[in-house]
Amino acid sequence: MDGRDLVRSVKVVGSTRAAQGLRTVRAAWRRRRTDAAGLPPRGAERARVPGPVQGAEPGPGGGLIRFSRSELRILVTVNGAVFWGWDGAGPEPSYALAGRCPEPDPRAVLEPDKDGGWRVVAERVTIVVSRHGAIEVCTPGGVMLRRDLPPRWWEPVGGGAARWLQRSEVAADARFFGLGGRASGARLREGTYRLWNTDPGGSFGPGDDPLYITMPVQLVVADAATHLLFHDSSWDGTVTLREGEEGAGSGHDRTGRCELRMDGGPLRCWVVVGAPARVLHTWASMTGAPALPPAWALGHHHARWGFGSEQEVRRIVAGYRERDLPLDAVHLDIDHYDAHQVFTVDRERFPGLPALAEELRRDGVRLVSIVDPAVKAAPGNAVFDGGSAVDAFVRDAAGGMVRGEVWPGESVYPDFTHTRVRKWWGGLYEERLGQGFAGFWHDMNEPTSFNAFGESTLPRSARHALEGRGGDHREAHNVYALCMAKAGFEGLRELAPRQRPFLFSRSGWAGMQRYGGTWSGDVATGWPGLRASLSLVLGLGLCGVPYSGPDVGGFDGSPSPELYLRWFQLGAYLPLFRTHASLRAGRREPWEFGQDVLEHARVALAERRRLLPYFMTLAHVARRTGAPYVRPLWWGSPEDRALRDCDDAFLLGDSLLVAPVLDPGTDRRAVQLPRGRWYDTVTGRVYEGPGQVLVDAPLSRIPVLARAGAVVPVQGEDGGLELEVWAPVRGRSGGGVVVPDAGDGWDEPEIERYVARWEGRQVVVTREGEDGAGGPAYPVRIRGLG
Ligand code: NBV
Repeated sequence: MDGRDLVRSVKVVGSTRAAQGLRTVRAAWRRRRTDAAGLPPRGAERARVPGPVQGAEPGPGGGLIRFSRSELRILVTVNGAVFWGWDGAGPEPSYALAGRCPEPDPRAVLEPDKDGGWRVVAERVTIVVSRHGAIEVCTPGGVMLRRDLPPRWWEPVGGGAARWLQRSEVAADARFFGLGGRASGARLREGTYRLWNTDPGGSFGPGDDPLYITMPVQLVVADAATHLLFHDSSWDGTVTLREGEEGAGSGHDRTGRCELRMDGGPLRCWVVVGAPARVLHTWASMTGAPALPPAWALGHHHARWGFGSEQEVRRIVAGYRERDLPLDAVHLDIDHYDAHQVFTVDRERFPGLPALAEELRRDGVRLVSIVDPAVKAAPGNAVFDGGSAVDAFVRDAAGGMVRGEVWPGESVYPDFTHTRVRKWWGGLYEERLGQGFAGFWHDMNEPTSFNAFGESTLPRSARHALEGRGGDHREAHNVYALCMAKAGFEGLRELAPRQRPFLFSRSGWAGMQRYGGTWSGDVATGWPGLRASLSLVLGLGLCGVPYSGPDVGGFDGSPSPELYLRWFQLGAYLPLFRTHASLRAGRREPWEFGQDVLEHARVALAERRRLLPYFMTLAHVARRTGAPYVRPLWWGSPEDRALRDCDDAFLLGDSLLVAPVLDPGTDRRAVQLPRGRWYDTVTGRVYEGPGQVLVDAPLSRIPVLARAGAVVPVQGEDGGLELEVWAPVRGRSGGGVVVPDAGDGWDEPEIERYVARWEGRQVVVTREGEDGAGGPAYPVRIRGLG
């Protein structure tokens, strides 16, 4: 950005801010008034519990159990998942499910249990229901995984949505993960976590909760088994967790506790039991396969709020090129819009975007555009006029358009919970494609309105179509961004049918992986922010959203060279590898932090490029199996309790263990290893797990260990695919898969499976095929032979 541009953008922001100050007050009052008129008053409530059991009727996959004041439907589906719903709730309709509810498992039977209770016996679980409505989920061997106590409802006397409470107990050794993107740690410690997608309104750190993506999805890991729990209600709620404690053999274990309170919505729940990989597979089969990114989206992205002009974009791209640093995408933020209006371009500062895009693409760099949902409420704005013509915008209970305050000023919000509106919005991406953009970055879609007080979102009474059922923002809020992503994804599928849509969204809900990924949002620059970046990626992956990554360097302020470098090194091993920063933040280009940092960043960039075939393989594995690229250390050994407590390192696929440096002044760090042999990929040093080891972590790199026997597809120096094979332990074999991907499009590549084993004094690699084993199609490099 040159001096003039800088002065201009500071001025624009400065004057916008002052005028905006008043408007945010007005927006907050308007929201309050809308709710005062549109929300039912909170009057007297009647409490209810299910009461004693009355009888049961078997049905496909389970049956119906009647209580004096409620009924419970239990259904085991063919994929082994268990559903139950109180008060007549069934699995559909659901925003999380990708299609129809899976078929019932005809083998599951409902039978009487002791003391007047009932049970459903299925292949992988037994569900025991007490005569007062407590539900126990047990392994086939009879070990209890969780006990959900009889629920409790509070119903408004005059009718309306009932609040409800579900208390549960889990094993003393259980650990909780998930609940969407949480900054405080992949492992969720004691505390209350809110389920309401929220823009924290500034940069956030580990103490900030909730954030942009919340979801009632928990992964509970315990000795007896891992299980996923999903309460399918999009309403506002809280989850209070308390980890259990073991009484050191005294027999006085303290069970773990979970208390879920919801402001409304059906009380219905899915439970999936099994090894973590199996659980995530089932979850993806229910909620949809993660979208496959085009290959370029697995490279390095550079973003910035405030590039200011085409010249500035060219300067940055040239900076990468001149220093021979790989770059795959540049992101344009709201400052390239005309007066911050979505689907427009500031033609003064970006007069020739299509030509710029073309020029960059020749150099292998794609352009990505930010897309905000809020539309300036002004006749003459083409999106406002077009949206008004199809009645696209959210209205209040009295029928007026709901107005919020966002970047373009007073704005209205498309109601993405309506098919017609999604269709209209999806068509708008044609303008973006015409400008040369190849990818899309959905922001501000919690949705956010800058309100001076109260919540920074729409009034709770705002009306939504909810696919024709009708309802208000209390129910639609958490699925707003999910529906926006669906609109964008489906629009792009039609507009550019031969390309994989590349879309990532700040907010979302269960099932968002069907349409794309996400990123950290405005993570605070500082060492705690670096740690939070990893928590978010790990937690989201366990909720089924495998593609994400942080703003490398943090969103605000100026990181020290050391912090920037450590962030960069971590980012290089996360699915979305993107440097980004706020308008007023310091620079984020790798050459702005001195020669040493530049050289170390170059190594990280080169390694990312070398690992691209591995990342692409992981993207395919995620799509086919639901397994995230980035997995907690306990992924393959959930019985290892030390690993459950450890969230400062991660597994990247099956083959690599990445131990980022998360503290200043580090040159060695402790790593808790899963079982097996591990090689330091740089020094070749051998470590044996399970257990804790100390590894070198000089400023030049973060420790990355390879699992003995791993077959890792990498990009060779000539750009072709190679297999990097890490010697298996003697007497053992290893292996890995390779998915040779065309980079974009819909051709379904065949998965190649390789086996590595010892033959005499040599490690031999063969490709497993239907017609027996053959030699690999690529050059092989054996490492770890000492
Ligand atoms: O569009 C500006 C920013 C964007 O750079 C950032 O990545 C988003 O998370 N956006 C938030 C809105 C303004 C935040 C202060």
